[in-house]
Amino acid sequence: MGRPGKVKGFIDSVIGKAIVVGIEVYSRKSDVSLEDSLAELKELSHAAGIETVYTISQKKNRIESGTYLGSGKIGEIKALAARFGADILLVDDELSGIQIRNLEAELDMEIIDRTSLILDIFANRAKSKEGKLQVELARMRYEKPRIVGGSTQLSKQAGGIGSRGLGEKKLELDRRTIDKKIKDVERSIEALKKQREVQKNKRKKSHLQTVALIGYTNAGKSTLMNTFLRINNPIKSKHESPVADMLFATLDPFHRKVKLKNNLEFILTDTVGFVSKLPHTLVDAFMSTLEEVRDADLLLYVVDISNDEYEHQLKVTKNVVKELGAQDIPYLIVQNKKDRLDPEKLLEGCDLLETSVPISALSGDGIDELIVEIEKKIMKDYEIKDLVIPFEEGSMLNYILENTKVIEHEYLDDGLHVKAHLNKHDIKRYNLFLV
Ligand SMILES: Nc1nc2c(ncn2[C@@H]2O[C@H](COP(=O)(O)OP(=O)(O)OP(=O)(O)O)[C@@H](O)[C@H]2O)c(=O)[nH]1
Ligand SMILES: [Mg+2]
Repeated sequence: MGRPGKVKGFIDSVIGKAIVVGIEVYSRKSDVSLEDSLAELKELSHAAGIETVYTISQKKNRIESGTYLGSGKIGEIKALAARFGADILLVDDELSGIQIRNLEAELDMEIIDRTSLILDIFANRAKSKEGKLQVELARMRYEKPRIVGGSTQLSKQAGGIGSRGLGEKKLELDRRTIDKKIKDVERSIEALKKQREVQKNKRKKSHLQTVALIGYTNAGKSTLMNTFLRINNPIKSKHESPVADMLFATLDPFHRKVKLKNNLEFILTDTVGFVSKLPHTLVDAFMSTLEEVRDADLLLYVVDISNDEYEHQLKVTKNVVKELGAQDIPYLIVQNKKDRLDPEKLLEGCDLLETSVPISALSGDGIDELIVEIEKKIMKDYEIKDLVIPFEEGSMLNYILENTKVIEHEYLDDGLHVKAHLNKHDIKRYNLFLV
């Protein structure tokens, strides 16, 4: 159990060996402990095919502005690199262009910072056109202030780690070209966003409530989505959300209508997973897709309760939600992977103030309880109404039976007598038939 050390990367072969370094600056406030942050960084490096051979953590009053690390540490790293055959220095922070260049010159190692590593993993994961453009935009915005004296530094960085990033493209850009390229990509994203908006408006027209799955990467959001989709219909895999035991399996939002036996219907949205210190360039670039979270009526915070770090991961999720301005949306905590936990521990984990539901998305255990809680949340805007619908109003009659939560119904001489949960929109529509 515990740390997601078992999370498989997407690259089987190791592309390099790294020494990992993290610094805690006393005066700098952080939501994440250095220990948690470093453990995550190792996971991330694993996902990018980098083996970590040694970890250094340091507490300091300040960062060296030119070299990030002090000369003593640099000497230590040189010796360690020789001893372990490490060719990469992985830094748990975002470095400036000058820091990268100076460290490279001193150490003769490839210098990779946390942001660049995450960008690289995203670049390798992105499948949709929009996802690819968003990652490209994030990468360029990260590169731009790091261009030192022309294009040399950038070309080295922009190729991605081990020159695999961004679809193996080596970018040889100077600052002017990068500005133009950024504008072009922004325009393309804007155009795609418009297309997506059409879809969004279509969903809105259905007047269904939207439930969004959010949470730390690899928590089981997509698995839960598919479990919901399978409840009422055996579906083909191409209509499912991709699931994989790896970081950032999902990048593109994925929407499906979920219809449960009791006519409870809602739109379920699957989203990109989070990690601590998610680079701002990425959050910004993904803002247009993450906006879907902001529009949701209910958020399901999916946490992997079998992971020792689950409280930390929940905190990360809450922080990102806040950053998105979605902190006021009602939510439920879904404690996933309960099958991996012994029941005693589960009780400990339940000691949370918020409503939390332990489930196994994989086996479906606990889903019924989760549905009850979802229903409580999303049906609270519904009212119970009595209606009499004449038989000649065929479509109005069918709609009520098929799309609303009916409590009781009876066919009498004057039509269908029905008691059902109606939302504001349906109350208006059925105004004539209300008793
Ligand atoms: N044992 C167990 N494994 C689970 C459960 N739910 C999901 N998993 C596994 O956890 C891994 C990640 O699942 P995903 O559904 O892809 O996770 P995600 O939250 O969508 O991850 P990202 O898309 O990367 O953010 C997969 O290997 C799943 O099979 C569960 O309830 N129990
Ligand atoms: Mg997913």
